[in-house]
Amino acid sequence: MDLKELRINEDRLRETLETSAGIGATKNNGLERCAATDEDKQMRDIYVSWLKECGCEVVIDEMGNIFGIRPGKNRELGAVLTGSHLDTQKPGGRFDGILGVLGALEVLRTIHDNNIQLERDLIITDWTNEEGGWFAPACMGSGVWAGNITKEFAYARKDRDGKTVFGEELERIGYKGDFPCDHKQWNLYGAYELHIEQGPVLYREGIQIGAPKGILCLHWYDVYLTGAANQVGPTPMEGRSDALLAFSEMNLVVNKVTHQMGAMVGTVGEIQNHPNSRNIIPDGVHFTVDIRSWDDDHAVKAWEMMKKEFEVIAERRGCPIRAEETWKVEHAPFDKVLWDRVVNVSEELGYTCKRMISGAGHDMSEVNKITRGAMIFVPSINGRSHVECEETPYEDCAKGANVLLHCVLRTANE
Ligand code: HGY
Ligand code: MN
Ligand code: MN
Repeated sequence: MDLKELRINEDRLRETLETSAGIGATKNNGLERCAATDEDKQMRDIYVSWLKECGCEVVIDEMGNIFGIRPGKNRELGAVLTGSHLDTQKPGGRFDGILGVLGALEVLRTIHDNNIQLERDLIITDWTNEEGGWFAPACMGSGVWAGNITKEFAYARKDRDGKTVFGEELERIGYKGDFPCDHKQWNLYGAYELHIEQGPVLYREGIQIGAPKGILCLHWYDVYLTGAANQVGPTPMEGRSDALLAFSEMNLVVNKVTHQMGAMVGTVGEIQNHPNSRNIIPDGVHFTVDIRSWDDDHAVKAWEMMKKEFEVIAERRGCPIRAEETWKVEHAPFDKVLWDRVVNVSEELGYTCKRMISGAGHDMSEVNKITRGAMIFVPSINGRSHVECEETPYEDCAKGANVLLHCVLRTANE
């Protein structure tokens, strides 16, 4: 068989994506399937059954990362790994991460259906809790696997409402495996991740495939402010210690410093206000700061500038501050050979392709530390993601999966 003519089964990929879209579906056509929830378990169980249908060995490690292994002819050689995440934001979309896992499954199914035996093992993965929106931080499964964070740190993390503990929930859904969550357990030759762009570039320019050169660094901080609660009526405006007012000034500082520094993004996405009553002066605020740049030092410098201004505001407003660095992943420059392969394969398949950069974080930020990595992007309609209306046409998903198929075939037969 001339492997060049091989293509994935577009209808089957669509059906698989539609099955996923029904597990944790929201009423606005989105998904709510946070890591270690019942919906995540339901999706994982189906995914594992699909892997087994293709004859894969299935390994579940201590962080619940799921590895489906298709043995190659020569098991001494390093394996090719591809995958992403099945967990979503709360609420989130039907494609973010999911296309990377189910697109990899479609590649595996296509290879299996055609009885192709690759030189190297093929491993497809579902990485646990990539999103980090419910249990922070992001990339928890791939981060422990790559050694960026410890298993103990991850297990102890609480959800956004502070009610459940990650390690306990992972155990409860039956995915706290025994296999060590450690990259040294694996012999890898290279890795790919298929993903929606989550930005406006490909859709705006009408380009079918994106080939990012890498991923920005992600730095996550948590800031806690302590004010003084009191009755809003009789308490004079002078002398108040209003934590929410102090926060309001700090939020503007994040935006101001980001614009001053340039070549970065800075966002306050999450805030809790206590006691959050319309007639009590707020005495406690927790908020998060997300800073991203291609230049890690530039990002740290921006944070130092923000923190300095926060301290002045906290002093002036009588609201003591505690600022913590919660999580960091360095910027991830991809392997030139694999990056070029994504471009060459796209063009050979007749697809338009653009070299770009990823502003969104991915498990590939962690995997790329351990083995050569590259990513394949497909357009997001109107550049929207982390929203229920997140959408990528199925024919675009299929194009991305075909690029993944041929990148995998070439690399696994090298
Ligand atoms: O934050 C991110 O970019 C990813 O969705 N975790
Ligand atoms: Mn993602
Ligand atoms: Mn995401």
